[in-house]
Amino acid sequence: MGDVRTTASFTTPSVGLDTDRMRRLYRALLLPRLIEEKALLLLRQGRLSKWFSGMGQEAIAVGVTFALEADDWILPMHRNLGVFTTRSLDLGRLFRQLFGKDGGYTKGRDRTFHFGLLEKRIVGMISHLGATVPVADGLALAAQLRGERRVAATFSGDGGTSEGDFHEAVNLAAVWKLPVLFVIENNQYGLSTPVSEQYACADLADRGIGYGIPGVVVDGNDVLAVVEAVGRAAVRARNGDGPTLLEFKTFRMRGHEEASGTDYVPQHLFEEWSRKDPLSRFEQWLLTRGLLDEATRDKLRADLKPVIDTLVDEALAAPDPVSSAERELADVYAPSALVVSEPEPSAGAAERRYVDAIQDGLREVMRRRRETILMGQDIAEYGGVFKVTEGFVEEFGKARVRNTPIIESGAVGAALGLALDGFRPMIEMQFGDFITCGFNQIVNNLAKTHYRWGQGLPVVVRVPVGGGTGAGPYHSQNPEAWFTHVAGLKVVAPATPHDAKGLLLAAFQDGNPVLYLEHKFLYRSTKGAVPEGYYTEPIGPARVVRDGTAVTIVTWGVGVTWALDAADRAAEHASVEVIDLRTLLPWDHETVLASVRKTGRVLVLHEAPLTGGFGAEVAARIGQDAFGWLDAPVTRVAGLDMPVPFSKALEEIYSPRGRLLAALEALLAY
Ligand SMILES: Cc1ncc(C[n+]2csc(CCOP(=O)(O)OP(=O)(O)O)c2C)c(N)n1
Repeated sequence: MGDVRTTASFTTPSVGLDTDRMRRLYRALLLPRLIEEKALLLLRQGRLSKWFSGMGQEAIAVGVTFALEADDWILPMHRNLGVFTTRSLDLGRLFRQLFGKDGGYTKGRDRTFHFGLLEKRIVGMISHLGATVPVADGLALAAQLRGERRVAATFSGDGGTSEGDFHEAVNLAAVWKLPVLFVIENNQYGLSTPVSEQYACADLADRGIGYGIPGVVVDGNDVLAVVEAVGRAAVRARNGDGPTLLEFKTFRMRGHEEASGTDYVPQHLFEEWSRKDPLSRFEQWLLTRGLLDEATRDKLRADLKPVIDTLVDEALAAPDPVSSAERELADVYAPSALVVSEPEPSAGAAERRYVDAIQDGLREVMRRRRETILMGQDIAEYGGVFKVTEGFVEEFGKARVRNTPIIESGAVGAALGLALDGFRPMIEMQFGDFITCGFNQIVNNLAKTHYRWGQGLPVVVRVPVGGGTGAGPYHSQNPEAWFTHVAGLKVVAPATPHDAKGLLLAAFQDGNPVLYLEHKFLYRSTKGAVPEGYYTEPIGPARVVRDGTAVTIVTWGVGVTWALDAADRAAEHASVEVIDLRTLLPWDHETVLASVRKTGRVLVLHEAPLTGGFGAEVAARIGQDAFGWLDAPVTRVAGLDMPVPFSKALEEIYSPRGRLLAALEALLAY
């Protein structure tokens, strides 16, 4: 490692700490060290299963937390015990969390520091490095929108800065001048990989230039330097001058986690860095200046240790979580706040296109709920590529209708942060295909938070899906099945203008993340009566859109139009029932099973490819729960197992539409 440049040091005590604060800072630095000494003992005894050591790095977690106000947000990582102790979390509960016991912050559902505690303004990590960094943007945006002087400090290791989320988040914060402190804890290794194989700039702080924000290198083993640098960055952020990239140089004194060893680290580095240990350095500094004496130091240690020992013993003796499948499943989703609303009796209904119905719904919710914030690419003055938000900036202003840079992951992460602080954000994916770039945020961050630590996330992701427009493999996919596998999400796929508006309004009312799959082919090809004003269609129930007795077609989205068309054509000799599922997750088994019991024949139709498609789930359920009622095998008609081709002639080969009628006739003739 090169020379450490510092913004402040023990020789420049400009941090303005009085003796009392100095002593509190010392105690704050000591506490995680003592807890960790205990944790290492427990690990050796096999009583703790996992530990990521932050020993020798405590000055960063402690210094950052100490320098900030109690209502500033902090998003710590796996080595940041010092954040939790400095924010004075209930240590007994924290230990139960670490041991996976009953009474821990996640009830045994997630490990170590993977939890949030909103009353302490802490939002914990998920395992995926980088994934909490954009969440800080959302929290900071919430403060900015409300005119509060609160900042968000988010941690990353040096390795984590290579993740796309990190880049997207810093860039977004820079562009929006968000009050974020990007704290890089550069301990010079990412697991076994040294920083020389992680990045090619001299210092990570140098990247600040590229983002147009200040980048500062700080001696991360000098707690006063940390406090000073954070204080300055926080003042800047609170004054509306935007984010700062703070790179704290330090060293990882132990293995990546205790089981993985340190053979790949040159021994002399441990010797060098142990001389810079942040706790003994600060202690010496205080002793030399007479701000601490040895007796006080010893007493502090002697007082803290038995407290830790007792709380650890109590936590170890606590019972393991007792639960049941029902209780666990019940916590996957936040209770839905949905009250089904009928249109006002006096409200008229107008013939509207599907795309206009979506716009109507969005406008309605924007008018009713000021906490609704729309974010997406080109959605502001331009109105979105499909013009869904045309005219919205004029009516609602740019603070609520926000162009993001070209980011998907960062935008979803920011939406998560907004939702944590009471907003109801919506993200528009420009095309459904690009949702792949936000996949992790959706399936691991949005979807799992309520189960893990009980926080509902009302985030709507609008996803223009599907083909039929000759747009090729990357503007035509229907990604439904990638998400219907993910507990914690809701997935809706309206087929009519009426449902498009009603389900969108329901999605905004739900307390959970909802993927709203709007079909591009339907935007301007489908019209129908849409009530004026506010109403909701409940998420979950399917709709029987055509009654029949001979066969059931189960479908959704664009498939409904195709199914009705096929039903018309077969009508001369067969009575076809068509069910529009409308919601794929959670889906309405009962309506489907009731229909199958009546008709004895069922065809499941969808646009996305056959193998692993959502139709397989529907077919399997029918096979299991209605086998005795079937007069023929369940038929699936779906896209071919191939990418969606560009040429319209080829797309017709891909699409199930052309195969539907023949399959229906074959099923009827079985
Ligand atoms: C997206 C992702 N990829 C890989 C991993 C596995 N992993 C966990 S920690 C780690 C190293 C992290 O290094 P760094 O960000 O420098 O933090 P440090 O552990 O050094 O504090 C890796 C590779 C992960 N958790 N998430």
